[in-house]
Amino acid sequence: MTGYLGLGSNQGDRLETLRAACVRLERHEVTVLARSSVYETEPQGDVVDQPDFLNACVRVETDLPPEPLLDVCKQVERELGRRPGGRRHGPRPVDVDLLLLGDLEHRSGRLVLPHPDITGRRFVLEPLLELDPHLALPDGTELAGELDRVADQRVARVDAL
Ligand code: PH2
Ligand code: MG
Ligand code: MG
Repeated sequence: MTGYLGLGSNQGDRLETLRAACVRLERHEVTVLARSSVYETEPQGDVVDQPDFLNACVRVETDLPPEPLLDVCKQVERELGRRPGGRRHGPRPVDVDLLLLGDLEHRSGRLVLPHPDITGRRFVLEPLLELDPHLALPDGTELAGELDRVADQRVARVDAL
């Protein structure tokens, strides 16, 4: 199944960490089909007083079901130095979020699909739309139509992933 992952970092060598995350995913039954650009983005959420993030998204192919795929995301985060128990929305060396997996809608204590923050965050929308300008959520919501509402969030393309 095809899915989309969001990558973020605002501690350490941010760009190197995002690139390393792609390499690590491929060691865990996740093929990276396409990479967005890397964007420098202002912090969103509960903690705004922290360094800017680098964010990107990747399109992946995998046979893993959602919860095992989430386990891989968490494993890659650990491999790249993230320690459990950090502050919610706080600084992190790496964040690997499962955004979309085919047309699956999924809800458990640890995973909601599609990821609930996709439409409200420009640092997710811009790279997703770069990967597929016509991308839509399983309920038919076209992501391109959501960009206007997040136009005030600062996002600047900085590099290739
Ligand atoms: N991740 C968060 C909270 N806030 N802000 C930006 N710009 N980028 C992120 O990846 C991010 C965030 C929690 O995962
Ligand atoms: Mg996140
Ligand atoms: Mg996360």
